[in-house]
Amino acid sequence: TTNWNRKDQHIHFAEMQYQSNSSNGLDQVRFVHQSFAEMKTSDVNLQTSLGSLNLDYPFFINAMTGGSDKAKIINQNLASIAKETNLAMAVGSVSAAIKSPELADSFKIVRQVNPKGIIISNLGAHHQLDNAKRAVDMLEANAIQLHVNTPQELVMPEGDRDFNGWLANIEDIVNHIDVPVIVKEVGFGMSKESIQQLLDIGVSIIDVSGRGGTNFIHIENERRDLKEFDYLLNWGQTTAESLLEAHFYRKQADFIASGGIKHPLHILAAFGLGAKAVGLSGELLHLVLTKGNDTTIKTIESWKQELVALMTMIGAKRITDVERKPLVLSPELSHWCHERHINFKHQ
Ligand code: FMN
Repeated sequence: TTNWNRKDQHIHFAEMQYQSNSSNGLDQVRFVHQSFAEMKTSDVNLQTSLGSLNLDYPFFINAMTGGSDKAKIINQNLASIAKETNLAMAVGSVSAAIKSPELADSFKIVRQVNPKGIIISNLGAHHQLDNAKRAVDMLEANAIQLHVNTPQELVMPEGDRDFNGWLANIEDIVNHIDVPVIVKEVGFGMSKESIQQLLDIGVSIIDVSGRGGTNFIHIENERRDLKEFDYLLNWGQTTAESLLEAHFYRKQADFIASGGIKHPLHILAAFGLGAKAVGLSGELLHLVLTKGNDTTIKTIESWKQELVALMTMIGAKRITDVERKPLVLSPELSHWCHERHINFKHQ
């Protein structure tokens, strides 16, 4: 497997390890059913914003791929789905294309297919400002994600081993780039300590990307001969736990939820915990690979309508209304809050 492109391996193992019953914790968030909605479905407005980035729909295609022939085809498919459904789309890390410009095509295809769409570039947080600018220019991107993925790098046989300087890089990029900067995890979730560190350096959009969907310790471990990190598969905070960690800070930054999002009730639960938008990777990859573009587009259009139905059911006209609706956390989640001194109050 060593001369097999890493990006192709990621796609292969992500799909091989895809599970329809994720445990991102969002099933442990229950809205209290109310009998009087006192609104109609056409009152629902699905628009949301992340800093200065306005989205017509509150969920989007999160970072996945680029950097190989196969990745180019997947990006082409995802971009045409994004165009048809008017969803924002992030690409996978463009790092490979900065090192080897002949790979840039596999990312640029996204802008070619969808000239007017909202496209988000992606780089690791160790990259400096000049690379971040290149990453934005490559796609004429509307925003950039900087991913933080220490566990993935450490389990990746050829991964980074020095994690100094990420915060300083992020701060420099936030201060000197003219598009919104999103700092994102890659499926291990975030803590209130890490969130505080990001707020301190001026970051105002954070994707907590929690455990419960695509698992990059599992993926990278499959690429190791001895598969020795098997005991680490449950590392990290679930998506629900991460949003609880973010709860105290939700007026100081816009939070994105991702990690194991499978259906509109997960999306609603994320809004209930304060998220302003939701990203999907593994589920959309699975849909595209197994069902094709047309069914994926139909599914996304259905999700929009289902989300409208669910918001009406709880009497929420706007995304930001959802977090004011009464909900109950499972014993496991309220234990997390207790141990972490998180004061999660729902009136
Ligand atoms: N996240 C990044 O920030 N950069 C990447 O390059 C990247 N590559 C990914 C490749 C694949 C095949 C998948 C499935 C995910 C990748 N991710 C990457 C992580 C996702 O953006 C997301 O944070 C994570 O998969 C959890 O969401 P999910 O459970 O919906 O997949």
